[in-house]
Amino acid sequence: SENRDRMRAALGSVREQLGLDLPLLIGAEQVRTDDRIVSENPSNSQVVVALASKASREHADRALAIAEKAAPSWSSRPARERADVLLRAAEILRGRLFELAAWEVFECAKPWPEATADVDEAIDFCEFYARRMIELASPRRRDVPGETNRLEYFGRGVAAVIPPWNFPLAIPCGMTVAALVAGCPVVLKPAEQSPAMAWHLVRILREAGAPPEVVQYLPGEGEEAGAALVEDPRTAIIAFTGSKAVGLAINRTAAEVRPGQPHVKRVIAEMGGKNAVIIDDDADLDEAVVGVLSSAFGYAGQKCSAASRAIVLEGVYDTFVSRLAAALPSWTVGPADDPDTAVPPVINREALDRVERYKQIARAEGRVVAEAVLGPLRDRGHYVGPLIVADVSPHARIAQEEIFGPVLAVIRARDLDEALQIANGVEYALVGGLYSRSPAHIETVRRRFLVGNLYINRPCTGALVDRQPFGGFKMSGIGTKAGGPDYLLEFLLARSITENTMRRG
Ligand code: TXE
Repeated sequence: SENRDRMRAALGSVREQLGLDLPLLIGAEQVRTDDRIVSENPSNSQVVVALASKASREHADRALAIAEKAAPSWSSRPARERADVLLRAAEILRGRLFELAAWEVFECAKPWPEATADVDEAIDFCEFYARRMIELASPRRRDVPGETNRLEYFGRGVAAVIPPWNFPLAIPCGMTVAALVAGCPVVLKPAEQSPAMAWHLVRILREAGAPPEVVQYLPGEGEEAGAALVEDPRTAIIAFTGSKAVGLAINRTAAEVRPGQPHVKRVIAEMGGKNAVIIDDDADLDEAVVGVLSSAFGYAGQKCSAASRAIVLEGVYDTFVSRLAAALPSWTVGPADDPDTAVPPVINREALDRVERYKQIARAEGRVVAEAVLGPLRDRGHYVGPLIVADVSPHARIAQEEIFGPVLAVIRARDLDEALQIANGVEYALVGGLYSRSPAHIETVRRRFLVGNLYINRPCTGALVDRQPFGGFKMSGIGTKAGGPDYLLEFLLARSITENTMRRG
């Protein structure tokens, strides 16, 4: 309740500051453009959260020139100094936890417990990557008589960071600080829907000691500012998290070598999911119902880790479906700043239209089990009622395509073998879940369910830095694990240096 009070106070004070004017941050300069990106509150679309200047290709060009110039000196600073910037940023984030969470409640309609979790994850990224970089920087020696051998890491060069809006602090922060601590200057192009969260991040990193040349803020459109950063020969690494379509386009564009380009570009792409939870015949159904619904409807299904398929074994199918129906009414839809809200609105009008279209398809492809009805809320913001449909074919569109909204498809399976075939029979491989009491079944699923993150007998969502490194395979991404021990290596190059120590004179 103490946290509730602090959050309420933070919401009150941030409400007074809405309508923030956000310039581009190019080097030490603040640049304002006439053309603006409007960030609105999804819970109440009348309210403008921020107006961000919109970067053009010329702005991207200027920012990259500054970043490129800064790269050698930033990369040659001792790793400890760069790590200290991250540790100071973690302290600042911690001190502003409730205020930043409040901004996120307004800008992205995250219910506040999840908004504070997003800030916590950003803090964890700073502390984890700082520690990890110090480990990597300690000299690795493999000396033999007459010869010394060492491996030295340095930054790849300029990083373009292109995040989505759905974890508007943690994802941009994780990608940005990994690049920074590895010695790569960053140009951050935030998602159009969440420029204010990224603004706070960049200002905090600068306050923590990152020189303005190594962390620049370039809000703009994906197809313009984003594409300019991806295409430019000076960009050495692109850290992207977002949709499959954009991730694949970035990979294609980045593969072309342009005149004057000294390197092959590295692309880290973390993309979507079509996540399934398997419910075994002997599962604890109380736990399974809560686990599936929290993963399907938390943040209105707008997480890459959201479960959108429940694959249920024959023996418990009917019971499980009626339990889901009975549980749906507790998933109240409402504004994100209301502590009783379980399902907030979706991010914007476009998302609302897309989810409503998928709900129509779902009604045609399955049997409606339960649907939340919205009252007058509908007109205030981008609200959408959760929907559960059963008897869905594994080949149906709603069983194959990422919806990114609160729609759950229930699919029947004869046995565990068929359940696994269905679970793996999509183009994505991000997150999966299993509810079972059988050690043999748990073992089979562990071996055969091909996902980046598997959750057994607990809600299949979340990713904890270090403890549960996150990232998927197939069309979900190239397999890099954010918050894992190998992530920084993507941003680093290693020189192997051998010296003959036998020569005299
Ligand atoms: O993505 P978009 P969104 C996924 C999630 C879903 C998506 C939602 O599953 O698929 O993210 O995020 C920029 N050149 N994950 O709607 O539209 C754009 O401006 C360069 C996966 O934001 O792809 C934005 O900044 N950039 C996940 C960013 O790309 C371009 C965790 C993403 O936009 C561009 C969270 C272009 N041509 C969400 N076009 C995981 N796997 O970890 C757009 N952009």
